Amino acid sequence: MSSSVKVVVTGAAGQIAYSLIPRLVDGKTFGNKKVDLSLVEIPQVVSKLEGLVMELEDSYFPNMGDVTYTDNFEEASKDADWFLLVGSIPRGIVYNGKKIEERSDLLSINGGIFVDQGKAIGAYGKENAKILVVGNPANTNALIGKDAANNNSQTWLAMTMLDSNRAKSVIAKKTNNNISDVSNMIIWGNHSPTMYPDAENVVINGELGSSIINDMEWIESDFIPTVQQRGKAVIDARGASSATSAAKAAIDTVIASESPAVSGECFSAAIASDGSYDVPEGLICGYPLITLDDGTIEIKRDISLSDFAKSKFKISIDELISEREAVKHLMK
Ligand code: NAX
Repeated sequence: MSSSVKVVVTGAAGQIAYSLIPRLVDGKTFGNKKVDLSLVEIPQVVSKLEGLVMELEDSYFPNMGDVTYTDNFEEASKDADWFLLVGSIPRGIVYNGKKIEERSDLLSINGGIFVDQGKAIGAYGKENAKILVVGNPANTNALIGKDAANNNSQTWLAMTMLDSNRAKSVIAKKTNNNISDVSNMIIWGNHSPTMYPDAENVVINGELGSSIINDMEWIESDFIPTVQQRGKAVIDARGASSATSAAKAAIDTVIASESPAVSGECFSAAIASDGSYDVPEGLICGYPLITLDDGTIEIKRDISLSDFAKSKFKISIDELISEREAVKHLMK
């Protein structure tokens, strides 16, 4: 085996993690590397991870290395290459007698978790560690974590790949193509119902969506709201938030972040703004991203946005600004 990678997963006893963790050691996500897993849960449920570890051992994963579990995040963080921060309180469950549906409730409950986790990652994670925040509100949790980590050599991402994959599926159906013919599906802004899925810059069989989908009415009244509301539609239908598709999207993000980009192609995730596309610096904003040969992740800066796109994107940027305002007491 060529080398090894250490991956920390929080929320390891949750539903996304149950689909996610086996894929981390299946020999595809990290290629031929040995994968050491450090699984983290809250004290109340950490003992359940014993059962998950038993199942992993019983699954014959030749690439699986050491697997440990703990409720001590600092201990888990030591020398980790990847952090998949899935653990948080999801929408739709009853917490302290109240059904959690509003983002404001999610912000206040989950924000605090990311201060402590961010500090530990900055202090104990590898210098070139990559961190993918899945737990909602993902962008603002990543903002809080990155601020607390105070370590600019590490890369914080928030997941928008699920939105991108959902949008690809809708575009493929609309244009009678296979989903594999659809690429560069950019999600601009926040992972929330204000996100802007870009049907003009998506690439379908090598051609821009703007030249193939000549139906702005469909884009505005059907495509955008369908993608924006898909998470809620799954909750309504399943009685629980997306899990297997979220796990697949996390894996897709890890793979895209590890593999140098094919020329012209990009993937979707949120990353700290450097001012690109007029987004205030520091906001963790959904962008088109590319991975360079040395593993650095950069914003793709040559996308042209129509006035329609700019107006939709602005709504989501404004929401990110207001979320930052709501958690400023948690930041330096
Ligand atoms: P579950 O409730 O099944 O699992 C969450 C797990 O996190 C629980 O086992 C809980 O004990 C654990 N946890 C809570 N606080 C923790 C902490 N401080 N340290 C370690 N573990 C902790 O939720 P699941 O369905 O797995 O969803 C997890 C998160 O993903 C939720 O916040 C959800 O909203 C979010 N999602 C994000 C998506 C995205 O695209 N960014 C899409 C799917 C999903 O909605």
